[in-house]
Amino acid sequence: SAIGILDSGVGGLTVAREVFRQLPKERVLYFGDTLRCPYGPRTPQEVRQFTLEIVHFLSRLPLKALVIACNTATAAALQEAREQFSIPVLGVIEPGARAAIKVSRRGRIGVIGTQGTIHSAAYEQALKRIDSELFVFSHACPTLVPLVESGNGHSEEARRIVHNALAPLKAHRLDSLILGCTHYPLITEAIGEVVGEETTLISSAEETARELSTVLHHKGLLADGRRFPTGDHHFFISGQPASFRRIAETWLGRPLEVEQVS
Ligand code: DGN
Repeated sequence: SAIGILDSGVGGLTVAREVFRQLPKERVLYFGDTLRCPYGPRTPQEVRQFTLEIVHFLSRLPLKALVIACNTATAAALQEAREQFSIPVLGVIEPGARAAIKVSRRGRIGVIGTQGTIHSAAYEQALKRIDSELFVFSHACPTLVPLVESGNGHSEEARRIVHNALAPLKAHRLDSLILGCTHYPLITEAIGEVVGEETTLISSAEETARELSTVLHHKGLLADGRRFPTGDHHFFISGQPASFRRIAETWLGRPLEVEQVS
């Protein structure tokens, strides 16, 4: 059986790449809801409904764990997805918060994400549960997911969009910045240029893959290549495959099986 990973589009690939790196024997079945992307501006009810629809689709496949590799969907539907699915279901917000606390030196943490994630205050709560003294500055960046999905994240125009989106962070002297949307590591270069070297960028991908590995280990579900023979990864998307395939193959550095489903 395989690891399911879902996102509204290409963002979950940042988590998939880390899963491939840390757990190279695991097979991944990915779902990108590119037709209905972005999730960020939608209501929590809508995001919850879409997420549970995808969970339902994936529940018919042979999965042993599921990662909701989208912060917006994690904030809106993690609890319900856990209740509806009997296998372990992981989100990306708790791992992202833990990763930030590990690297922050002065306790001044920024969070950027979609409107849905920022309005949910899920990061702020997760961070303050670990350390109530932290200074947390949260800021929604609705222009960044469309930029990443367009595949033009490295253009001059992209630099300008990222610069404008992050301008409000400047005044807060943040020592670390959580990329609280799984799309953002795909434009990490442009983000790093704007925030400068004194702010460490944090992606939840690495910590999420580590948690997945721990969970599989504890449950005796880690693939060893015999009991769970490795098959080909498979990518389901709801929209047109061309742009997804181009971004995904560049990011993962390999040809992929991409299938459009409705
Ligand atoms: N990758 C999603 C996230 O982490 O929030 C972005 C959701 C969206 O579609 N805007």
